[in-house]
Amino acid sequence: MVKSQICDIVGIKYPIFQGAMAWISDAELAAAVSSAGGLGIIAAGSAPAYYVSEQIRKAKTLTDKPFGVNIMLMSPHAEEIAKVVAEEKVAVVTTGAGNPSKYMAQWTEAGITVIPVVASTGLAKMSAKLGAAAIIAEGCEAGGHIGELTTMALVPQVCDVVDIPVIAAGGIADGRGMAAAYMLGAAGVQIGTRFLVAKECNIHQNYKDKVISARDIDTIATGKRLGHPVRSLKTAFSRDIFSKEYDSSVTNEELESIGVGALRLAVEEGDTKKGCFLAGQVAGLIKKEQTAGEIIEEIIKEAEDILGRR
Ligand code: TUI
Repeated sequence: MVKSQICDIVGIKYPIFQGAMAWISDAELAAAVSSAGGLGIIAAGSAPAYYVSEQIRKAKTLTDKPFGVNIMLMSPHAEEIAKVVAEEKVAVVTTGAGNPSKYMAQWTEAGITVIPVVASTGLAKMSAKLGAAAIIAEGCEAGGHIGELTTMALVPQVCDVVDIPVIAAGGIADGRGMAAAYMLGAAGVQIGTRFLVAKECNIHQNYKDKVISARDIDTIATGKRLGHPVRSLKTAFSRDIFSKEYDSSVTNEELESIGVGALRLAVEEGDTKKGCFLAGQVAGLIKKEQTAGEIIEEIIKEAEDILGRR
């Protein structure tokens, strides 16, 4: 059985979280995942607080199941969004791209289940001490902003330093990945890239097509020189940034400015030249569009078949 203590903590049927994806995971995708028994998560990304309020209210009309909101801590609006989630009494808050310590008391006092995304054991320990209900340990196979360690190396090390459930993220797209995560000590998984091709995912068709046609070696991590590596599909845009990172005549300011607006161009316009298509290394495993419910049921069945054979 893949059911674990995280299902009771969060109030979900299956221990599958939908990874928050900036500009992508809106109320519709989150509600579809939650209605299908997983935990849908609205991504605040770098959007203003009013957008996040709107999405929370919309999700409440679309599902009666619990859902979460992810706060990207590098966002200039993080402080304001931290208040919004408390006011709206969102069931679950996940955080990413930073240290959530200064918000922990505010959220736990509001009765929110707080589950930080970490890329190291240090932040996992600190978050557990401050009242996190669980930890999402995300390896660098993931799409978007990433840390140094792989999921295989990170998850068991995080499991060894906290006594709350650990959710594995990064490099998981099917039941084999889920079963492997359980072998490492995880009590659930977070999956982003596979939900890009969910029928309820409102991204440009070009984005879905690029994920479906991606091969194993078609993602690249750029931004290392700036200290915040980001994994995306190889495109003219990402290859250009990658080469500029090794060009000493290009300043850091110039590098920073190249990325501005590129996520929106990928998601809304499907711009295959100037867009930045965030995706994890598992894109090569993804072959077709399915509903969120079909994706979840398939992964659970595969994982249970494998784990039942132990
Ligand atoms: O947050 C993510 N993935 C993201 S956020 C995002 S939006 C964005 N847009 C432009 C530039 C950068 C981001 C796209 N993808 N994943 C969770 C994650 N968190 N991965 C790694 C971390 C992390 C890194 C350092 C968490 C904490 C951390 O702590 C630093 C500290 O201060 O201790």
